[in-house]
Amino acid sequence: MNDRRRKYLALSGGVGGAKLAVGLAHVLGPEQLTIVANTADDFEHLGLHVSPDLDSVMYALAGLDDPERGWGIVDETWSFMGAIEKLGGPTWFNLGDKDIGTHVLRTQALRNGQSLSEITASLCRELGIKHRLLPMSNDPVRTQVETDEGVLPFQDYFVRRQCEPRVSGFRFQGIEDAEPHPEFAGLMSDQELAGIIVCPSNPYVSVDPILNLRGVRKAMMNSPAPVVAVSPIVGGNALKGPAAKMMAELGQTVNSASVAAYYQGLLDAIVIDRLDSDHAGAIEKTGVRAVVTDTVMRSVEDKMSLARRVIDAMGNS
Ligand code: FO1
Repeated sequence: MNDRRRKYLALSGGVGGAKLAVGLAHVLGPEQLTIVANTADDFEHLGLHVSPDLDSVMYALAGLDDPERGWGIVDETWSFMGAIEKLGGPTWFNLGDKDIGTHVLRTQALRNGQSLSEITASLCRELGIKHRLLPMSNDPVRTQVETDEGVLPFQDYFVRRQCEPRVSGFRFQGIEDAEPHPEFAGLMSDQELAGIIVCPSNPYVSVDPILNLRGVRKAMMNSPAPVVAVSPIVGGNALKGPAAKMMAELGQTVNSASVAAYYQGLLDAIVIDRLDSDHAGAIEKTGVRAVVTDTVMRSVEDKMSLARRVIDAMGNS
């Protein structure tokens, strides 16, 4: 049974992260759960500041997410994009008519000197979200993807080029000067912190920007709280997005054992899918506990049962 005093920190990016965030928000109270989202996918488009991973979690927590797309808002319309197209503007990155509201208000707030976390908190409040959603930092960090077509800004690689270029590495522009959000940093040394959850997000472009922030890895290793990750690779594939393709192009074997090894030294346990149960032995040999369960989240029940499983996995550390 959930002890209401225990606090949990979830590190999230992209679609998989948003799904588990929903599951955690159903089983943990608002005072127990803080979700930290990757902001290195953020970029300026048509003069608007877009924060995809914050919005994926925010819309999912508000029940507004589009389950097919995994980004933006359900029942979206595209009149704005029609106007942009008619006037010869860029159409490679789609901004829905409802989604635009978020980008316009966020951009205006940032221009008025508000921090990314302040505008995120007010958007969440307006959407009736009770759980704390934080950007990993209020300072700009931007992922650049090193590919066989040169170094591409993340959204260029991910959307304009549809993840086709072969990747050889990643750069997180601004990471040296960026500070982890103070509430994020503070939580990791909070004696009441009962667990840190690394959501099933892309290790290279969704989780690494968070881990590479100044002091984060060290704080996680020094934290009294166990660290449990959920593998984003199931049966040799990523459920969504380019994680498996990136892993292969980086010369890694595409499986959950490689994910566990990638988070070298950080994890107490990793939750892997039944499809990958034959990797449990190899994972446990590295000193990381392997928890085997169903990790594919389709329904809210799936999200909640995976969340419960992850929380249970903390207990035995
Ligand atoms: N992804 C796409 O594949 N095509 C798009 O046109 C697109 C638009 C978009 C608009 C707002 C937003 O928050 C996300 C959007 N995404 C789109 C997804 C986005 O590129 C990814 O969610 C993240 O950057 C990676 O997780």
